[in-house]
Amino acid sequence: MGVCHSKGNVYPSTQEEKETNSIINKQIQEEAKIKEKNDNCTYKVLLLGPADSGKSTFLKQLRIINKMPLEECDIENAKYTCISNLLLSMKLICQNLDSLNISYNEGNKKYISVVLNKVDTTLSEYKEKKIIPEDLMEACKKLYNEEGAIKECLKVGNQINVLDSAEYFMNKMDNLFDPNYVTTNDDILHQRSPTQQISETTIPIHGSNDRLSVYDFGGSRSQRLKWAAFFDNVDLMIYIFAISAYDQNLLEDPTVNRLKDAEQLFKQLSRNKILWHKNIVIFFNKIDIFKKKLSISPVSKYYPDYNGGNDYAEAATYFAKKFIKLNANKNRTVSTHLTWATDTRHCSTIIKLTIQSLQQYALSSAGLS
Ligand SMILES: Nc1nc2c(ncn2[C@@H]2O[C@H](COP(=O)(O)OP(=O)(O)O)[C@@H](O)[C@H]2O)c(=O)[nH]1
Ligand SMILES: [Mg+2]
Repeated sequence: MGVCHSKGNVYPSTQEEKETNSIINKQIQEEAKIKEKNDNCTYKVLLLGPADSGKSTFLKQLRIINKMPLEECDIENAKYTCISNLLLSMKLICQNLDSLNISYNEGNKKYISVVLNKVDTTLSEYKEKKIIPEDLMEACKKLYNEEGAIKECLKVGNQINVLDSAEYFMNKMDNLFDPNYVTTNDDILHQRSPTQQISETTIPIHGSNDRLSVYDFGGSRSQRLKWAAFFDNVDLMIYIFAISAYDQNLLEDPTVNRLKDAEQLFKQLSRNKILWHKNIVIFFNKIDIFKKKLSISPVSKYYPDYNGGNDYAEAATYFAKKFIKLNANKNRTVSTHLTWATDTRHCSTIIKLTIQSLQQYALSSAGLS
């Protein structure tokens, strides 16, 4: 785009000169905007979606893939968070074996009592003492390795909202109980630690001078009230929800199905005036859990109009169509990806594709592609 420069007249005097100057200023500003987009662009990306969907896990993957260190708080508290995820999951299961009608060996009752009595005090003292009592470690090991009821309960964990990573941490029990064990990136990716504060992370885009400015939000109903203040000048909204949560209810309201809540939230966001012209990428996350669940927890029990049985592709397509239909502005692009946020290789591909389309869209909007 060419820009005209006026000669001499620094202070416009006539109306015509003022108008010409205003046009020139506008052109200069537009050109600067395009140049900035072309040379060194920062894209504002929002990670939105219900709680426990995988938003913060995606952010961790973005850091790992870009060889950036994980956040200080993730590393410092890593071992405590993993141990707390493990022990609280074990306690939740022990508390619910009777209500779920899962029978267990009478001889293991003593181990269940140890878990019920010792988990809370152990966690409240762990940060300072870094000690897990011997009898609690023994009880956890015996129960997980020898009492079939624990694994049976993990399979129906949807009914009591057991952490999705409970099995991962139980399988790593021996490591986590070792005082010398240092947590890995994989452990940190599997941690559940609800986001309480909105964060902004700047991430360089590999192979260009562009950057992403990624906003991560808490997803619980009370946290959602804070989102709207960050909706200005957004380049992309990534809506993330756990497709595996079709048979689970919300922690904050156990009467509401998680996926139906995710549908409502998506509908609301797609109608938002400030985000109206923004493209949306939907990540149907936790496909690893979704695949495993389909045969033991029929989708039709929660969505009676679904008739695709336990076929993964049928079920995923059913939900993809449902969400695309909910989008209120048919002129925006809504793309969908089936994702597995705890898997770095898988995420790397999805993230590359998402960034490529974001850059292409920005260039075409600026008339440069
Ligand atoms: N198995 C599995 N677990 C996941 C996946 N994505 C996230 N998680 C786990 O789900 C929990 C919630 O993830 P988080 O990123 O904190 O959710 P957020 O509340 O949306 O930020 C954590 O324990 C993650 O490790 C996934 O694709 N598969
Ligand atoms: Mg989070």
